Amino acid sequence: MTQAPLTFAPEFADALAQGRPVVALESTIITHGMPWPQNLEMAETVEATIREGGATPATIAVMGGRIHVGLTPEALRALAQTPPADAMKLSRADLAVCLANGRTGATTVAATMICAHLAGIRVFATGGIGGVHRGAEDSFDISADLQELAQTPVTVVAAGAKAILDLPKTWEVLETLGVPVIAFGQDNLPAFWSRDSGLRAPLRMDDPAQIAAAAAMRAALGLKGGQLVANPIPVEAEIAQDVILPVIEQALAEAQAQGIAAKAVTPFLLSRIFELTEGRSLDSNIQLVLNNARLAARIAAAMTA
Ligand code: PSU
Repeated sequence: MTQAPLTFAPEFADALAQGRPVVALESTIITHGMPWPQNLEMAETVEATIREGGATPATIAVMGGRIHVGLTPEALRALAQTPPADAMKLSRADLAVCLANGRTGATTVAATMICAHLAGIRVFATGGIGGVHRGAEDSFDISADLQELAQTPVTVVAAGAKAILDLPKTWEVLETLGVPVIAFGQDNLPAFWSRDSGLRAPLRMDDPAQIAAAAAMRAALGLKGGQLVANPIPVEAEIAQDVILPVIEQALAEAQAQGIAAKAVTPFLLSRIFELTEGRSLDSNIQLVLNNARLAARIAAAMTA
């Protein structure tokens, strides 16, 4: 039995007890990844999309010394209105401190995987995972999301790693860590806002049931860790590489000039790219999250079938 301070929303507790499909959702994307009020609209629409897909959504966040698995509509709204400075951006390193101090915390991919696993959830949908930042050879900035995928048995559905990162290095690290990186429905890895990174995926699957079977097989083999499903953004929502890459370069140069470091890098880049694309990057980001939620619901259904 776990001693973890978990609070389950009634809808989630029922689904778990009845063995119905459940999809976990993170909260850093709400507090640090998107501006108000689009962040709330996104969070509500993602939950609705998962319900339409026949699964129960469980958005995860830390409040009042408890890990909340599934948020009430009021709690979701309050979280979306919390200024980034007032919510800790939680990863493996700071989850326990946040809980012990009774502070509000938004879970990244890494922390959401830990909490989902504690709650018995096997699938999690997000936008894009963190990874190896450009210039990591000097800064050593590598997201804890990668290590988490290597040790916690949750299948994460994302549109690849965020394209602000050094994608080839990110995939190399995942390979070293033994994390299965599975492109869904195409041979190449997606690049978050764009469908095709030009990099060939190590693995490809076309059927959610295969992805569910692979997760079960890892468990049967006693292999630690999860899987990353890299799901390309829908064609109509993508931003072509030649449009987004110069924008990313500009945002990166500004981040460097301003000395932005550590946990602040990703939120800074996402908000600058939002401004530079006049909101187009945010529209795409929301569409890719919805697309990942749809696939995650199908995988969750296959896992409980
Ligand atoms: N997906 C998005 N937007 C986000 C994130 C994911 O579409 O903001 C968040 C996730 O919580 C992920 C984090 O874990 O960005 C990565 O942050 P960092 O690069 O600092 O590890």
